[in-house]
Amino acid sequence: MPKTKSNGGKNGAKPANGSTPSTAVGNGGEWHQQAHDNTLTTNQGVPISDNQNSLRANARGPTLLEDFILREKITHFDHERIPERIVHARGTGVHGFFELTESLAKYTTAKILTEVGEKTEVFTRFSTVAGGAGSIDTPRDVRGFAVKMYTKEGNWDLVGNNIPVFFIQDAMKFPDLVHAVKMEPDRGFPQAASAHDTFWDFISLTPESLHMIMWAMSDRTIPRSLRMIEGFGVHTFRLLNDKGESTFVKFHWRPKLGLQSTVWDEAVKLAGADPDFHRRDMFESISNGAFPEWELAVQLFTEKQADGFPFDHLDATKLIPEELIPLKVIGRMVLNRWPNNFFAETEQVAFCPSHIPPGIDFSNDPLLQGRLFSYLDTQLKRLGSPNFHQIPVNAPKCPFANNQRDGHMQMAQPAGRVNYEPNSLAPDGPRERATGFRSMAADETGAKGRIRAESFSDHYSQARQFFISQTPVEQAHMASALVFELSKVEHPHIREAVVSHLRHIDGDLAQRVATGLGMDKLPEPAPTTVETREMEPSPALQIIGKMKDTLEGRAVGVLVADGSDKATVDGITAAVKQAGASFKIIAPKVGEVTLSDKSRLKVDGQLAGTPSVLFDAVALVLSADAGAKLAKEACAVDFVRDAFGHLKAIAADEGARAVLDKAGVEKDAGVVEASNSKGFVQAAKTRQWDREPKLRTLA
Ligand code: HDE
Repeated sequence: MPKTKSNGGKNGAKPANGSTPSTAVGNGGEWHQQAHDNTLTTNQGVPISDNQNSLRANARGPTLLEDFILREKITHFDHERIPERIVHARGTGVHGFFELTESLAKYTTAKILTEVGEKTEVFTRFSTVAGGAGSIDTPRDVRGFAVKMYTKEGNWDLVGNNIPVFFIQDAMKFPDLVHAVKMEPDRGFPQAASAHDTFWDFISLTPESLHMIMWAMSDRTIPRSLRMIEGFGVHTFRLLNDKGESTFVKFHWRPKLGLQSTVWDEAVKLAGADPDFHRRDMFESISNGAFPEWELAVQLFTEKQADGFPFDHLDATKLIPEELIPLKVIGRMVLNRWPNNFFAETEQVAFCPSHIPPGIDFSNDPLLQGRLFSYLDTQLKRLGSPNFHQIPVNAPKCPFANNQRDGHMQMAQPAGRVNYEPNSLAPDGPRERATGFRSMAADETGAKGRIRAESFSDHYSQARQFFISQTPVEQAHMASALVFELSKVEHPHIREAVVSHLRHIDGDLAQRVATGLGMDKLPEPAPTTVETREMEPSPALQIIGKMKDTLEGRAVGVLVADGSDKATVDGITAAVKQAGASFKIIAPKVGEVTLSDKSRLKVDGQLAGTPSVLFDAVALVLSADAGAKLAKEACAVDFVRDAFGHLKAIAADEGARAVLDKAGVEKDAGVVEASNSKGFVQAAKTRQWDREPKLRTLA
C-alpha cells in the first residue's frame, strides 16, 4: 500500500472561523490573550505538524503509546464534561450591567443600592429546572433567574426564579421534591416534564406545594421568551443601614417588554421545531442589539408590618401581595453581551445565595437557610475545587485578599512567607475592617427542635387568591394544564388526592379538573387544620394584566413564493420593523424568490423547517398560483392552522386565501388583509383570546 497522508485543513489557510487564541493564565493570576501566530500546538506549546494522523508503527500497523500528542488530545477530550447541575442544568447566560436609579441609603449601606447612576457588571443565567443540560427550552417548568452582580464590595448573587413562591417550606424536603420531578429512577423518563406519577404523588402528599402548583400550571411556566419573564428573589432578605437597623426586603425583576407566554400546544410543537428556542431567541436579540432590560423593584417592610401580615414572610410558599406592600423601582438591568464561550462562562458560573455584600443580610426563612449551605457544596462537586472563585466568570471584579492558599487548580501565586493572621511580618497584608460584612444582631430565643411554625400552616389561601386573580382565559389554561398533567398520571388515587386539595382552593376549579379527568364524583376535600381565607383578588398576579401593548422584541414570519406582490411584502415588513419587531421571510425553498416586479428577495427560512410556532404573528403574501399550490402542501396548511390555533394574528392577501380555507381559518379580528399592515401590527400585539373557545375544549 502506498503511504498516504491526508493533510486535512492544513493548507496554510487561516484557522476556522471564530477560532481565537486560547486564553491563558499569566504570572500573578492575571488573564490575558497569548500572542499567537496561528500555529497549532499542544498544551505544552509544542508545534504540531500533523493533526490528522496518529503515530503508527507502519501505514497499517498499531498506534504507538509514544504518541503524546494523540494521548494529550484524547485525554483532554475525555475530561471535557463536568457534572451537570442536579437542577437548573439547562441554562442560557448573558453579560450586562445593573444601574441604580433610586438610592436605598436610608435602608442599607450596600453601595450597589446607594450609588445612583453607578453601573455594576452582571452575569445572568436563565434556566429550566427539571431537564438535563441537553433538554428542550420549552417544557412546562419554572425558569431560574440567577443574577451575579460584581459589586465593589464583593459579588452579590440573587439566585431567583420567575415565580415568587416555592414548592416547599423547608430545605429538608428539597431532595425529595427534585427526585420526584426528575425522570423516574427505574425507567429514566420522562425528561424535563412534571406530568408523571412520582411528581404528582409527592405534590398530593405535600399540601404546602399547592400555591406554587397554581403558578406552575399557569402560563408563567411556558414563557414566550426569556426576555419576557419576571424574576423574584423569592425569600425575604434584610437590608442593614449604617445604624445597624434592619428592614425586610423582597426583590423583583420586571421585564421592559412585558410578560408574554405561549399556549400549551405551541410550547409542545416548539420543542420539536426548535429545542433551543429560548437560547436562540436570546442570542439573536443580543446579536441584533435588541438588548433585553428589566427593572429591579423592591418591597420594603418592617418587622412590625410583617407581624401584622396574615401569613409568615419567612414562609417561601407565600408572597406579599403588591396591594399590601407596593413595589418600589430602584434600578434597571440590561443584558448586552453574549459570552465568548458557553462552557467557560454559562456552564462554570457558580451562583450561591450566600454571596452577599455588606448591607444585605439573610432572613430566617428555613428554605433560604438550607440554600446557604447547598450551593457552595454543589459548586465544590461540580467545579472540583475551592478555587472556583478564580474562574473568570466567578471572580469578583473588586480586589480580594485573604490567607486562603493552595488547593486544586490554584491559579494565583501569592508572594511572601505570610499566610496567616494575626501576623507582624506583613503589616500591609489583609486585615479585617469594622466596615466589613456584619450580620443582623438578631435575638434568637425559644426551644431547639425540628419544628414547623404554626404560622406556616395555611396552604390554600394564597393558592386561592392566585386562582381568583386570573382572567377567565388564564383560569381555563390552568384547569386544562392540571387536566393534561394529571391525565398522564397512571394511579387514580394520586389524581384524586390532587383534586381533593383543589377543593380547598376553588370549588369550580376542582369540578372542572375532575370533569376533565372523567371522575364520576368529586373526592372528599383533603384533611386540613386551617380553613381557606377569602382574600381580595390581586391583578398583579396575572400575565394578561402584565402584557404590554407592543410588538417590540417580537418576531413575525412572512410566507412568500415566486410571484408574491412586492408592495404588500414591503408594506408588512416596514410596518413590523417600525413597531420594533423582527421578521423572517419564509418560502418553499431557501435562496431567493422572484417577486411580482421581478425583483429578488432573500429567503431566511425554508417553509418545512420554519413553522409558524417560531413567530408571534404571520403574514402570507402569495400569488393565486402559489396559493393554489401551497394549499396542497401539509407544511403550508399547518403553518396557517397552527398560527390560527395558537391565537396569532394572520395577515393574508387574496392569493393566500386558498391556504387559509384549507386550514379552516374563519375570519375574526385577528385575521386581516395583508394590505392593511397597520391593522396587522395592531392585531399582532396580542393573542386572539376570543378565538380559543371556538378551537379547543378547555377544562
Ligand atoms: Fe436552587 N439549587 N435550591 N432554588 N437554584 C441550585 O445549585 C437548592 C431554590 C435556583 O443558573 C443548585 O449551582 C436547595 C429556590 C436557581 O446556575 C443547588 C433549595 C430558588 C438555580 C440548589 C433550592 C432556587 C439553582 C444546583 C431548597 C428560587 C440555578 C446547581 C432549600 C429562589 C443557578 C447549582 C444557575 C440551582 C439547591 C431552592 C433557584 C443544588 C437545597 C427557592 C435559579 O445547589
